[in-house]
Amino acid sequence: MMVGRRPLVILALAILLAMVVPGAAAQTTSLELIRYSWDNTTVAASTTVNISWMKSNLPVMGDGVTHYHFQGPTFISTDLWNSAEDVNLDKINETIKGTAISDLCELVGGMRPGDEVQVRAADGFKKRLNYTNVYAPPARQGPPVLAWWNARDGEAYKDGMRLFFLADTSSNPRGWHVFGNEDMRTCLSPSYWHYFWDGETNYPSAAGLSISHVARLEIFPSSIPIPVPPQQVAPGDWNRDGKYEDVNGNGRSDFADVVLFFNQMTWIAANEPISAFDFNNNSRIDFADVVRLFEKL
Ligand SMILES: [Ca+2]
Ligand SMILES: [Ca+2]
Ligand SMILES: [Ca+2]
Ligand SMILES: [Ca+2]
Repeated sequence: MMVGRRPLVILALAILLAMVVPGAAAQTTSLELIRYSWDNTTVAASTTVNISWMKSNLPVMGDGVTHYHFQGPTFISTDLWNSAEDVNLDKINETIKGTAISDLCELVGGMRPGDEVQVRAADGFKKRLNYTNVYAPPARQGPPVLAWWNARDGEAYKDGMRLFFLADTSSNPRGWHVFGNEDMRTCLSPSYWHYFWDGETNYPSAAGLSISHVARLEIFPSSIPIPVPPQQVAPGDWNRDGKYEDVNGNGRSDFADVVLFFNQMTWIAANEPISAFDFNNNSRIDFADVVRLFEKL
């Protein structure tokens, strides 16, 4: 009995192993979009789109002719950032077409200043981008795009969907569209920089940002309040307890904060981190919060 079962056990094990051993990653053709709530856990909005939908419903980025490059590590310890942008420029070099990440984010409500979007590959590898780098990128960075087409293979692009920055030519001596290491240092905050570690030196590598086989975009809202219209200044938390009593951001608690809060309750509930204005801690924005704010004056 035991002898007879052994081949079956081996077969089952072989099937299991075949499932977990990574092969050549297949291109991704559909994209999951998620925007989380202020707690960065609860899903506020989500949808799934595929490439043919993106192609017919959103602007196509890339003219099918221009080459876009990402610079790899210089492997020169005295020239890590290579502001001359003339070393290892072909680490990634593709002519692509794709869809802007900002257009995709808009499908689930978009990003606001301070928010981050996480670009996640099918295998779980991920990187984040800040609002500014997605919605208002400097020209030397260019708009971030998910490429689903390249000149060699068309839509059979095996690295697709892949993150590209459609960088301009302003920071390249040869007039190439390169997102270089110095561009990364100039355009992104340090926490977003990518490095390649060779065992001795941490080499900056812009190419490391170009995630392939992207399967999901996730928007993580900032937990810091934004200005309450019509104000231009962000609300303040003068005693640093996480509650933003200075709703109009004029630097002090005043009756105008109570009036603005009362007038904009619906907007605040929809656009601000709830915990920042939930003065009675019942997990929602309500009239009791207005009363509590008034009592604090
Ligand atoms: Ca450049
Ligand atoms: Ca406070
Ligand atoms: Ca105030
Ligand atoms: Ca409340």
